Order: sequence, then C-alpha cells, then structure tokens
Amino acid sequence: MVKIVAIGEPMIELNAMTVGKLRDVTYFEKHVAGAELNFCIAAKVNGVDCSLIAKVGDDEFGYNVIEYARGKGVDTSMVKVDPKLPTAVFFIQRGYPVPMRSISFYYRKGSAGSSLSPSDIDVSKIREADLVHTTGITLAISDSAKEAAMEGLRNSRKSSLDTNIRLKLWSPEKARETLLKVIPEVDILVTDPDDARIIGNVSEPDEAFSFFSKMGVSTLVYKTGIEGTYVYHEGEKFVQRGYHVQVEDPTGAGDSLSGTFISLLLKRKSVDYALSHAVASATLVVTTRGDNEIIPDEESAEKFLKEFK
Ligand code: CKP
Ligand code: MG
Repeated sequence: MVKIVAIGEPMIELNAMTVGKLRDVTYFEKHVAGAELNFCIAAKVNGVDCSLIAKVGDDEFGYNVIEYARGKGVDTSMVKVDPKLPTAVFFIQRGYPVPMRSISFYYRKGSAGSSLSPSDIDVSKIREADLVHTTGITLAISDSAKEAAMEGLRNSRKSSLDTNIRLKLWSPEKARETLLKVIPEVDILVTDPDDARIIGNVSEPDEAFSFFSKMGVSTLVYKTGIEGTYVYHEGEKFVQRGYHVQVEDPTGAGDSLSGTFISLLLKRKSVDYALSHAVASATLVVTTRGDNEIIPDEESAEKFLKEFK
C-alpha cells in the first residue's frame, strides 16, 4: 500500500460569506484547512494513505481538526495535542481588492502547530513511507518547525515540497535563503512563477526547470494558472491547460493539485492522467469556499474531464 507522510500545521479557516473588506463581513463559514492537511486529503480521496505529523491545541478547534482529518480518512496518530498553546486560525477575505482573488489573515503566531519540532518526528515512520511531503509554510512558521520538516525530508525515501511562499510569514530574502538550502533534499518540487522568481529569479517554465533540476530536483510541477500546469518528469515535458470557471475562493487549489498529482504518480498512473486529474481537482476547489471538501475522486475527475470543456 502506497503511503505518504505530510508535515505541517493544520488550521481552522474562517471564510467570509460575502465579498469585500473583512471589516464589513458579518458572517464567516468555518472550514478545516492547512496546506499539508489539504494535501493529505487529496491523497486519500485518490486512494493513497496519508499520515499527518502536526500539533494542535487542547481546545475545541484542535479537536475539530483531529475529528475532521480522521473523518476524511487521514491518519492522525502522529498529531499531538499541546496542553498550553492554541490551534491556529485564519480568516479569508474574498474578492477585494482583486475580484476572484482571496487574501488570508493569520492568527497563528505562538500556535501549537508552529511549536512542532524534530522531537515530534518519528523517524521510523518517515523511513517506512513512500513519500514525505511538506511546504514552504512549515519552513516559515518557526525555526523548530523548519527543523522538523528538514528531519523528515532528510530521512525520507522520496520527498516532495510545495514552495508555497507566504510573504506574511517571512521576507523574500529569508524565503530564498531557506529554500535554496532545502530544495536539494527534494525529489518532486511544486512551485509557480511568483515563487520561482523569488528563489532563482526565473519565471519561464523551461528556465525554471533548468534552474531547479541543477539543484537536484527530478520532477517539477510548475503551475502558471489558467495558462496551464507544466510537469517535467524523466526527460519529458507535459502540459495541461486550465479551465475557466466562476471563482468563489482559490485558497487550497494548489494543495489539491499537488496532492492529486503526486498520489496518482505514486499509484503509477501516467503523468498525463495524474496531471489532468490534478488540474480537474484544483479547478473544482476554486469554485467553492473551503479548501478540500470538493476534491474529486478518480471517477469524478474523469467525468469532469469528459464533460467540462
Ligand atoms: O496554496 P494553497 O492555496 O493551496 O494553500 C492554502 C493553505 O496552509 C490554506 O489552507 C492555509 O491555511 C495555508 O495554505 C497557509 O498557511 O497559508
Ligand atoms: Mg499553494
């Protein structure tokens, strides 16, 4: 059975029910999110077991995260409950100032999740896994979480990283410095032109592949939005165009794309199949609030690809 271990902070998402400035929003809808948990859910929906290594607070939101993740079939046996620190929360402002875009406002400083450290990493579980996944968010939230993620990557048989640079969490310089150190540990890299510009001053897909492959990356997933997602894998280049849909909230689309693509690749599906399903998944995620509820299984993604033009 193929198995993934993901390392990162799950969070409670409070998503604005209406478009506009958060100060004017009255109603928020609660979801459970966090990049690595979203990734795990996408893997599980696609039939790949996923365990999350994380910490939450001993509070209602912490138990909400654990019960939700468990309900989605994610293995939470390595999610620890911190007796003192709170579960992190973030709010999503939608459609302002740019229509169809969202902005996240974090309440995560000093959270249980950011206190994750190498002692929370069970190296034997890491060595057993087919793949270890993390993101630039875990590298940014604290030094101890970064060390935990590094411990996971270093001991993995195979690894993937989504650069996910959040400039609210660190400066471009710090992001660049850290990611240049971490990327050489990674087999599959997921990134986009904004992040690639920060890391290597590159933006064109071929240029980005040349830059990252020199750092040891063997597979590159390069997301350029509606224009398409590129994959460079075993000497071949693949591209899947995006689909025009009504955007409600794009948050989580990247994680559903990477979780779907990587889990299907681990299941030995073809790159074309995995990539088209990944884009189908991301397309559905942007049509609704919440990061992971709408991620399609293989059969539904097939239906999407057949019927939605
Ligand atoms: O890159 P994505 O939009 O797929 O990531 C969304 C997640 O972990 C979201 O759930 C949020 O909690 C976060 O990224 C984050 O920390 O920004
Ligand atoms: Mg992303």
